[in-house]
Amino acid sequence: MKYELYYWPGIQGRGEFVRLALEQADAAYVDVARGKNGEAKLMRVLEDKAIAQPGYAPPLLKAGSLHLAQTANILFFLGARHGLAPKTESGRLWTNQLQLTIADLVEEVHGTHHPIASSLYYEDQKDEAKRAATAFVRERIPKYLGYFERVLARNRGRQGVLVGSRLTYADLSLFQVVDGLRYAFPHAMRRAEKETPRVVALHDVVRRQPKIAAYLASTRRMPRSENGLFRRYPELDA
Ligand SMILES: N[C@@H](CCC(=O)N[C@@H](CS)C(=O)NCC(=O)O)C(=O)O
Repeated sequence: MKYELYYWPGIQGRGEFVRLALEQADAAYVDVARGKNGEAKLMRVLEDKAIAQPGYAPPLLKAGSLHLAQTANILFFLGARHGLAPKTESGRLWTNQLQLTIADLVEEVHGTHHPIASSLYYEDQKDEAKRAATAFVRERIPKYLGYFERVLARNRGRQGVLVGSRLTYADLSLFQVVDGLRYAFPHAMRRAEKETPRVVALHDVVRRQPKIAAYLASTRRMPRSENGLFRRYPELDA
């Protein structure tokens, strides 16, 4: 069985958290919306009345007869299937908890360039974006990264990963967050990273995983852009 991933074409976005897990798992998947008539296929799934449990928004993952949505939920599923999460209930819940915290962070990143409405252009909410980004950069980046630094320090399993003694999907997602924040807020990140050496080290550990390194060097990894989740608007990187 091949997984089918449905995500908006042309951007990494939230789909990238799922891609990283699929790549690390060496799972067979089709990135449907990147293929021919991709966006139409995505819209068809979103509007398909035959799906009894429809997802609200991409990313969506079709796994056989299962239609899954919500990034953290998809990763919960993939983690269990592909050894990217612990086997114990407490370990799976802890990994999920970390992923949900990453989802909160991601929502706040989106709010730095779209603080008023997703349906409006950035240019129509620039003043509000500036205020939102100022607080995000000053307070939220250090608070979130500081939290993950503490989690890394307290993990008794193995130095260098968030949960237990093996790499999990939460590690892959934290890599993506650091990578995205570096792109969007390079100045703020230079400051924040001085206080969070374990988070920086985890980014490097993930980057060097053979499957991830091969993926990052491939054309499957899309370049960042100002249409994505992490956008480089220098005026927001106070
Ligand atoms: N909490 C959801 C958020 C999903 C989401 O906001 N998806 C965006 C693209 S990254 C979207 O298409 N949203 C459409 C909408 O909210 O109307 C997740 O983590 O998957």
